[in-house]
Amino acid sequence: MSHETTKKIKEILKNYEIPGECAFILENHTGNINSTYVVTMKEEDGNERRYIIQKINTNVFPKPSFLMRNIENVTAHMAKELKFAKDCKHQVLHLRKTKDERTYCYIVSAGDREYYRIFDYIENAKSYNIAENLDIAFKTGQAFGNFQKLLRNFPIDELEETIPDFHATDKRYAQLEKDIIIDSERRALEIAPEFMMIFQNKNSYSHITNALTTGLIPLRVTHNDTKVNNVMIDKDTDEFLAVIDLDTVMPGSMLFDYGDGIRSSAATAFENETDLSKVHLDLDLFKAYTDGYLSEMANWITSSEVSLMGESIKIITLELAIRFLDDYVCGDTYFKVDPNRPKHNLERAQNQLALAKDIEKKMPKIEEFIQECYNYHKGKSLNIKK
Ligand code: GN1
Ligand code: MG
Repeated sequence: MSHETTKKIKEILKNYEIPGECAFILENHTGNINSTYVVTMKEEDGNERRYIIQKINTNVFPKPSFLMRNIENVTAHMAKELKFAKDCKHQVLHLRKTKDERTYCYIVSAGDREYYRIFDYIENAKSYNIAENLDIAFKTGQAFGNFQKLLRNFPIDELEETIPDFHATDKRYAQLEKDIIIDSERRALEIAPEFMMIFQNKNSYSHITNALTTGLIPLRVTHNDTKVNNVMIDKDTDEFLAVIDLDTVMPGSMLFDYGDGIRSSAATAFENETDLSKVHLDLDLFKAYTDGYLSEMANWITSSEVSLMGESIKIITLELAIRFLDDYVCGDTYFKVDPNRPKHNLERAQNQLALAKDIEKKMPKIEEFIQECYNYHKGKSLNIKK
């Protein structure tokens, strides 16, 4: 770890009553937004305890206090629900408070404030960047279904919108059109084939947002970033332990969470894969995730939501393609990019478009299974014999 980072971590730690000396720092590079460090503290008795120290990306989250208030309230609510259900298998992210009882702190670096927060490290757990088998897909679906279930009675008005219009796919598309016209980086010509596919699907981008505004489907407390690596799995039992990355918990639709969960858990390749022949939606992984998700949520969702679940997978995949492409057009200012890959965001967009094409091809099978799986779980909870 660089001398500078080590110095910063030590300065951050001064704001907390965390016992021991900082013995080891490791950067975790999986996120596209925040910077994450795993910090090992050596305590007086020789024990070692690990923590997650995260620098909040204020370009993406300009109001850290809003974001942290959401996390504090949501984790407190979930912990209460778990205790009530006497569920000790599952965990909730544990946020550390500063000496003056704040949920985050800041340090000043080169004249700018940098905001940090600390979580307890979840031990004896693993996470995956891709669902390697059906069990992982099932557990991931179950984990995010359980997350929504635990938060179904959370007072939604108390939640801040940390990123307004985060999943307003239609507005994301409109922004891309505008940025292509401005073309500040002179990249518009290069992205014509990708834009063409995005354009052809334009009419679908308002389907979920309209259903929300007309009241056809309800606003719920949702996670909004249901990637497979945001679920921690117990190393010994292979059960899901906890859902992490709560930055985007906001009022939203369960459809974006479900769709994004499938986009991430049922894909056969990483988001960074450039060999597009490897990028598919695996129907078995899709079924396993859907089964896990509906085993938790079938009883709590409406038939209007169920009827949009299949389409939500395609919409959210195209939305991410739009976001990557827009960032490429604007000069790569939002998502972290690999400095050795000048077209990183364009390649990510191509990857998502390849996935969207495959999703489209498989849509009849997707729709059929969702209905079947919903009827099964709904029937089970109503105790109807199958
Ligand atoms: C970002 O940083 P990470 O990996 O948790 C992004 C998500 C995208 C994802 C794509 C706040 O999440 O919306 O789906 O990258 N988070 C934000 O990998 O924009
Ligand atoms: Mg995230």
